[in-house]
Amino acid sequence: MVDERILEIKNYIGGDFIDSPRGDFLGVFEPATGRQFASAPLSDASDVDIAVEAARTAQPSWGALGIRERADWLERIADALEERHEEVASLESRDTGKPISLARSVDATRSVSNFRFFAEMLRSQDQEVFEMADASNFVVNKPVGVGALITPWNLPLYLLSWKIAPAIGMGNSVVCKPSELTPMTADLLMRVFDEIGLPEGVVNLVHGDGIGAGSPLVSHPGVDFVSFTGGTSTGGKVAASAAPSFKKLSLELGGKNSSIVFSDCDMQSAVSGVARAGFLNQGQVCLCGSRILVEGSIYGEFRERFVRHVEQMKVGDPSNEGTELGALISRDHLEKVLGYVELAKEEGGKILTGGSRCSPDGFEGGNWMLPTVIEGVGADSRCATEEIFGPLVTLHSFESEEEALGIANNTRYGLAGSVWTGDLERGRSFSEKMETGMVWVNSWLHRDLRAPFGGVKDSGVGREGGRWSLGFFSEAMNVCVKRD
Ligand code: TXE
Repeated sequence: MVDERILEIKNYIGGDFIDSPRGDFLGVFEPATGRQFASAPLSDASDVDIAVEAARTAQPSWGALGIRERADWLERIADALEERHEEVASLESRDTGKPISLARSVDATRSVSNFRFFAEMLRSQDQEVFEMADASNFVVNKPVGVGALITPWNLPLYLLSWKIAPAIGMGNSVVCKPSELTPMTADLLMRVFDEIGLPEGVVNLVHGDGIGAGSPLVSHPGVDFVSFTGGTSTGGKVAASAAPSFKKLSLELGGKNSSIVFSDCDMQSAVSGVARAGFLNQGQVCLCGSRILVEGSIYGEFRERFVRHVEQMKVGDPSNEGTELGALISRDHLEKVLGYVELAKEEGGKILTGGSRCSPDGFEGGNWMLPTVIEGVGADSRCATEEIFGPLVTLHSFESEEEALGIANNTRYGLAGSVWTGDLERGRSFSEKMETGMVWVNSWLHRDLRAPFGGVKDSGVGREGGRWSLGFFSEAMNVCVKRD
């Protein structure tokens, strides 16, 4: 079914909204209904060439601005986005299928904070000098040049703004390539840039898929750095094509994170906190806790309360204020996640709740699935170690800290995790032994933007966030001035 009002969005290059000359388009679909509601250019290497050229032309004068002038630009962007908070939230909810409450509280709010936070970070930068007896070493943080910013479909504007703000704040110009599944709020952001008069060519955007637009962008000789967030296998391709020209590279990839519940936890907050970690955004967040490890002595009680909590979660119309779970991003992704339900049965799993499609009234054409809790698969089974990226969690019990740590560390990923315990010292010391980039104790997704964000092993390379972003999006230079 094609909705009458098809929104046609365009590439944004050198300050102009333009179609791809070949006129190829890709359809944009509502995950909740399966209906097409927009179309975007299916760009290719020639569109990428024009965008990179525009970025190269703009970079010198943008990089020559004072850091405070660029901070002022980030502030203006934050103000303009804030004025459109509700429009951002409803468009993001429509494009991704996520509940409007989540699109408001996380996606729209964080996108504004990302620009405001980095404006403040830039203003607080002091001149770093290392003094010697007879010389001064001045640190100069110079722009890297032109960057490729490639983002996924789960948190479209949140992640795009997280990259654009520090990248242009440090004097670079960029070419963005949002996911072909969720291009809408990236287009809205370009319209904000255009309205406030951001100098042309500082931020450019090409729509399209990975092969047609993403890959030529990463390998383009005019691109100096790549900041990528997406799947681990794609991250490997991006790294391979960036390596020959030594492009600076930041990869934020997949995760298979553990939520570890000790017997001395506050049971109620652990049940609700672990459920939020497992099912936020329909489990489509790289930080989601999809493997739940519970100390044996409280396993039965936790399981019973957790399943009851999950069964009461409201699945349905994303535009409804009370909805807690919306639709999955695509039919293909829904089939992938349902495939893991079948695999879990083969791996000895027992479905405690969920495990099937559902179809809220009026949304029969969407990609819907019940939140699913499975026990009985081994901690080293495929279901318990591969990233599923959907509303499916597995329960496991453990008898000792050593056993819990062994299970938590036995995946190819190492992104995040959460630990629930009444003993904060134990929580911290246990967390430090986990092979991940981030752990929350008695919380989850409680974010200080100054903290390093990223993972180890197959979860990525590098960190973004706070000074780690400023460091990645700049080249540190040392000028040593010797005195007589
Ligand atoms: O990521 P992809 P998707 C994981 C999760 C999900 C899987 C795929 O497992 O199922 O990744 O999700 C562009 N060169 N995460 O499809 O395919 C692509 O067009 C350059 C975890 O979103 O990696 C899109 O813009 N670019 C992740 C972006 O890369 C290429 C969040 C991501 O696409 C490319 C989302 C190529 N060869 C998914 N191929 C997290 N860690 O947050 C594709 N792209």
